[in-house]
Amino acid sequence: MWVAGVATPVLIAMLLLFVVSPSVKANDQPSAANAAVKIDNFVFGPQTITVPVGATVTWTNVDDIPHTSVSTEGVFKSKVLDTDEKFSYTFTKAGTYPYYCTIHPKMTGKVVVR
Ligand SMILES: [Cu+2]
Repeated sequence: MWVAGVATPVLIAMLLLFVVSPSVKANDQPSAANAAVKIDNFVFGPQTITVPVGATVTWTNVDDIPHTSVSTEGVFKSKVLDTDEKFSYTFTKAGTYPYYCTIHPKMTGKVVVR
């Protein structure tokens, strides 16, 4: 009885640690889930970006002419982005997502989601 009385709070504390720690870990790395692509001088940079599932990728047009970021397979589609405008998309499935600028189709890039 005495042993059980001491052991129970210890068990509860261990159980709590076990339950709490995974969520603490997940909250420790929010930056890993976000990524940025810069559009400058007719180039998406970086041209290929690799992100974890659930990541949000934000494209920012820092060029002085308008561009778009449009998925080749129709997964996402920005409006025409003027200078300093942004477009974000959250990738919920693993895969490779090629995209291009509809105004300048030779501008291409790729998002790899793992
Ligand atoms: Cu363009």
